[in-house]
Amino acid sequence: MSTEALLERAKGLLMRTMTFYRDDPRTSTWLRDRLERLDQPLRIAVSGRVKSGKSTLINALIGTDLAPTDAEERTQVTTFYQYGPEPKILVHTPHGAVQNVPVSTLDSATIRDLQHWRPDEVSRLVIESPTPGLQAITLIETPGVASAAVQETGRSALAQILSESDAVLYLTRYPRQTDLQFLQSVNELQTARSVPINTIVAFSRADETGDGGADALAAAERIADRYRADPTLSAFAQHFIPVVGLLGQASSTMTEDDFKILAYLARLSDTDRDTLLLSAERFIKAGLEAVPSEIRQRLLERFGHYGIARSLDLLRGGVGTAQQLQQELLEASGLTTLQETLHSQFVERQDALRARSALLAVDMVLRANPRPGVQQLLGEFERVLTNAHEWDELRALSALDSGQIRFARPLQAEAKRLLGASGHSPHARLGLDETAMIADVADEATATLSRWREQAVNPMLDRAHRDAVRTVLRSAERVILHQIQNQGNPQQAAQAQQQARAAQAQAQAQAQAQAQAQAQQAERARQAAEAEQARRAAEAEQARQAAEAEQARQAAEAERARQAAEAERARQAAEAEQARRAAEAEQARQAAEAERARQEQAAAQARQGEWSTSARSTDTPGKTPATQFLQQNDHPTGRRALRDVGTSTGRRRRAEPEQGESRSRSAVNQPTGSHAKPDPEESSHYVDPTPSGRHSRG
Ligand SMILES: Nc1nc2c(ncn2[C@@H]2O[C@H](COP(=O)(O)OP(=O)(O)OP(=O)(O)O)[C@@H](O)[C@H]2O)c(=O)[nH]1
Ligand SMILES: [Mg+2]
Repeated sequence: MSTEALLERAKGLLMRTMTFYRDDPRTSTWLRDRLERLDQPLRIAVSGRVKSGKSTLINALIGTDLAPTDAEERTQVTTFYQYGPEPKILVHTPHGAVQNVPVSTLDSATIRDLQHWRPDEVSRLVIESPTPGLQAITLIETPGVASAAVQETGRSALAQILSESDAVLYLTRYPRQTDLQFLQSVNELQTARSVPINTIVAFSRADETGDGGADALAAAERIADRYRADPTLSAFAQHFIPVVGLLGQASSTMTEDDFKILAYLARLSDTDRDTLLLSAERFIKAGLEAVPSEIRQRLLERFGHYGIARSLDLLRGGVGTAQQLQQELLEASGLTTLQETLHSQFVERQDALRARSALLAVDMVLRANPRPGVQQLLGEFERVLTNAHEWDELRALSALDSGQIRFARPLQAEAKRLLGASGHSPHARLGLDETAMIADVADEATATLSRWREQAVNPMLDRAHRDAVRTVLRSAERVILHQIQNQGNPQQAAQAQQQARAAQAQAQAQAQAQAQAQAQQAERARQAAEAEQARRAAEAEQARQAAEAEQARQAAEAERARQAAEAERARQAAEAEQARRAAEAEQARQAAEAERARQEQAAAQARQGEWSTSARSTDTPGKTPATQFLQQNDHPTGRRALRDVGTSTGRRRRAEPEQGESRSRSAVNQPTGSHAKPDPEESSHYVDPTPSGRHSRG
């Protein structure tokens, strides 16, 4: 049975159930609603704990800032984001009334206000938006799993929403007991036990893993690996994907202005950029006139620290356009991987998932409100549930993911691929490139089939493994069948060839574009190297000039010192000359003085000579001329003077030893008689105490 056939059977069963409940308007309405939904986009419940980043991730997935995001608890009311040609808000009350809130445009502030209502006043909000991202899927944000809203209304409301969803995207920053309980409760729904509901677990806010640095996403990936290998968790979910919703949202809604600001920041010097990225506070408050603080704050709120650091790294690594940066950031945020997984696991399987939802609705009504005659419906229900190959594939995949079934390494990966884990096209199931030719696909399918036929008769396998091998084998046969059907239909075969050629041309164009991009990147790198070389040369020139200037400065200083030394030498020479002249002058002065003294002495001698002559002529031996004069004049004064002379001579005699002995002795011992002839040498030292003596000397 193909998935379309499966969906048709489930649909038929649902319609037949409706006929049994025609008299029950409530059940009829509910069932009709389920029937209508089979033609609507796939419904994915986005669930998780409070503040796990559900609204942010919804915005990232649809590429619009529609869901209100906040640091405080906000999403109290289950909110549907679905496609509609015009913006529309429908408010559902718990009593079934639906009110249309007229809006011309949708903005998150209006939605935020409505989400603030209590769950007993508003049971759900339906936001319709002409957003292209909502054309294939409807996203349903549930209140936080352990939030006040869920505590208040009981878990049944949450279970109700989940039962209306075709798949679950569950967000957790790291799985805790509440998360496990939730995932378990999803699996305990009757139909889910037989057909596991498709659940993808996103490790949200992965940029905050560990120390929240550049390696945060890699660390989150390692944790995800551990969870993938954990049988408890993988029993409830098949895929674990780390994701930075905030960066996903920012990059999917990135503007040209954002790009310009990021490019400007990337061009800052290494030091300035590193300083800026040290902390959120530095990023906002650092002095950077070109990008005002408020703009930086807004950028940080939108991209987060991780997002900005990654953007700057990418821009410095050669990313040159806004589109390139957007692609790289979507990749770095994990959003690309998440979208690919959502696509391969949910969108490509949507018929099987819808069929499962239809069967679940039938199951719920039949069990909640059994009526006579519905037995045959139950029988039909069981047959659809157990015979569809799609369910077998889902079950086998789940068992492989949880580790309940484990084949040898290469077979393990091949089994998953054949069961549709990487996509449902024959190429994807066989692990071939989309451009592979039909003949190659056929060859590979045949080889694969024979490999698994060998496994089917492997006596070492237990029953569970043999069942899984049968399912894988059946999937491989369906690939071959698909090939034969295509070959049998020349038109389809030609179409397939044409598609392959188109795909090949596209791949060539892509390769060319890639080569061009690489060449551009190389050119950019060359230019950067050139610029770096020029910068270094300029730096070297600057250093050379500085060294020259320093040399000149030192030479000037040495010259100044030399001149100063010379001036000092000249000053000292002048001083010496001056001293020499002064000494000469002194010498001359002394010589002149000596000459004068000599002349005076000569004059004195001459006078002495005269005086001796006259003394000899009076012939008064033993008497000085003064004595003689006094005696001659018999003058009283003369007598007194004579006494005084005797006294003073006596005094002089006592005082003499303290002075020049020989000189005094010669003077004192000099006989005063006329026969004592004065020594001309001593005369200059001789002091005549008499007034006449003084006079005579004058
Ligand atoms: N760093 C970082 N912050 C995030 C990320 N995703 C969301 N946030 C922030 O986490 C806070 C809550 O985000 P929401 O998307 O409103 O979370 P929610 O799960 O919808 O919250 P409720 O609906 O109230 O339970 C906001 O401040 C977001 O900016 C992320 O990937 N990284
Ligand atoms: Mg929210």
